[in-house]
Amino acid sequence: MKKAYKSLVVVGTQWGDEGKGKITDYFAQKADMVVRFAGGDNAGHMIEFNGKRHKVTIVPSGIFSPKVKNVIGNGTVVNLEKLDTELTRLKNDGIKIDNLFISDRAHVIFDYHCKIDELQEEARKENRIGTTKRGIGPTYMSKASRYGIRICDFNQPNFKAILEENVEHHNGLIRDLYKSNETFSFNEIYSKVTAIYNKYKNQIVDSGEMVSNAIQEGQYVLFEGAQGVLLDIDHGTYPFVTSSNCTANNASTGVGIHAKEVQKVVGVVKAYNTRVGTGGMPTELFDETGNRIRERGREYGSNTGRPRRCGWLDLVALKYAIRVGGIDELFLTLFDVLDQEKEIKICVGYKLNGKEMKSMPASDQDLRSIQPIYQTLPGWNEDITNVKSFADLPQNAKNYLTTIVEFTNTPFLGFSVGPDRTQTILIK
Ligand code: 2SA
Ligand code: MG
Repeated sequence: MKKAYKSLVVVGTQWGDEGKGKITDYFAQKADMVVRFAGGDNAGHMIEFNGKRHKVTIVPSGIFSPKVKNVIGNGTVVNLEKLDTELTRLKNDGIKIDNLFISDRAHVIFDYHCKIDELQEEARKENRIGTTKRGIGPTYMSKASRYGIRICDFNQPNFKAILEENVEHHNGLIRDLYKSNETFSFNEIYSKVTAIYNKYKNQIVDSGEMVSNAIQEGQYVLFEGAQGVLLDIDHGTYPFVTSSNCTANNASTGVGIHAKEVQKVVGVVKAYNTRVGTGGMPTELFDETGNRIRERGREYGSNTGRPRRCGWLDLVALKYAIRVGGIDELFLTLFDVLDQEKEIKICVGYKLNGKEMKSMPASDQDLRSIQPIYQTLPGWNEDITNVKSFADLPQNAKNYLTTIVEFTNTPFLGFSVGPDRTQTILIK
C-alpha cells in the first residue's frame, strides 16, 4: 500500500527577495529533504540563527539542518566554481555539507555564460534586464538551443571533445555576435571544472528517482523556490524576468517527479513590494517612505548589493501570483519593517487608460502605465519584533493581515517579525 504523500513547495509571490530562505529553513527543521528546482546562484537566501547571518545561493537552505538531505534538481543551472566556493564557506562556518546531492541532468554554467550575460546586457542598453550577471539566461539559452552541457556529460569518454566544441561555439558568439575579444581558453576551463567535478562526483544523482522514492516512503520533502512568480519566464513581467519557471508548477519538471507528487504550495509574501532590475512596478515609491522601507528592510541585493526598488504591497499582483502559482497558503515576511508607518497603503485595483483592471496585464508597457488604486490603512506604530503569536499583534497589524486574506481569499499559515529563526510565528 502507498504511504501518504508529504510534500510542500515554498515559492516567492513577488519579484524575489520575499524571505523564502528563512521560511524554507523554518520548515526544513522538520523535513527530510530540501530540493531546489529552478534558477542558480542568482538566488540569495538568507538564514539567521545563533546571532549569525548565513547565505546560500545555489545550495538548498536545508543545509543548515544537519539531518536534511539537500538536492539540486535538474531544472537548475549550476556554476561548479560557485558551488564549490559556497560549500567551502559553509564548511568553514561549521555547517555539515556532505548531505548535498546534484542532479545528473542539471545544466552547467561556464565562465563564458557569465560573459555573454554581461555582453548581452550592455548591448540592450536602456532595455537591459538588470540581471545578476551570473550567466543564468545564457545557460538556459544553451539548454533550449541544445548547446548545453549537463553534469552527466562529465564522465563520458568524449567529454573533453564536447567541452572543447562548446567553448568554441560560445567563443564564436562572443566574437561574432557581440564583437568582443574576451574569449575563453578551453584548457583553463577544462582543468578548473574537472577538478571541481571530481571533488563532488560521488554526490551526483538522478534527482527524480531520489526525490520520488523519498516521497513514496512518506518522507517530508520540501521544494525551495528561487526568485518569485512575477519573475517567471512564462507568467512573470516579461521580458524583465529570469530565464526559468519559478512557480511551484516547475517543482515537478525541475526535479523529475510528476505534478501529483506535489501536495501543497506555500507562497511567501513580503509586507510590501520590492523589485531589482528593470520593469514595471505599479506601487513603487520614490519618496522618503520608500527610502525608509529600504533601510529598515535592508533592501539591498544579497549577491550584487544593488538597492532594491521599494513600494506598497500590491494585492492585484499577489492575487495573480496565487492563481498562477497554485498557492494554498501565505506566509507574511518582514512584517516589522512597517512598524513605524503612520499610514499604510495597499493596492487593491489597477486602472489602465481610465479602465479598471482586475488582473495583471501581459505587457510590461501596460504595467508601466498602470495607476494603482489604493486603500489606506492605519499603521500600528509599535515594535512587533517580540510578538510570539497572532493574538499578541496590535489590532491594526491584525487588520493588515485580515485585509490581505479577504482580498486574496487565501489564509496565512504564519508571519515573520525579524530575521532570526525565533521570529517566525505560526498562526495555527
Ligand atoms: P537573472 O540574473 O537573469 O536571473 O536576472 C533576471 C531578472 O531576475 C531578477 N532576479 C532577482 N531579483 C531579486 N533577487 C534575486 N536574487 C538576489 C538577491 C539578487 C541580487 O536575493 O538579492 O543580489 O541582486 C534575483 N535574481 C534574479 C533580476 O534582478 C532581473 O530582474
Ligand atoms: Mg533574494
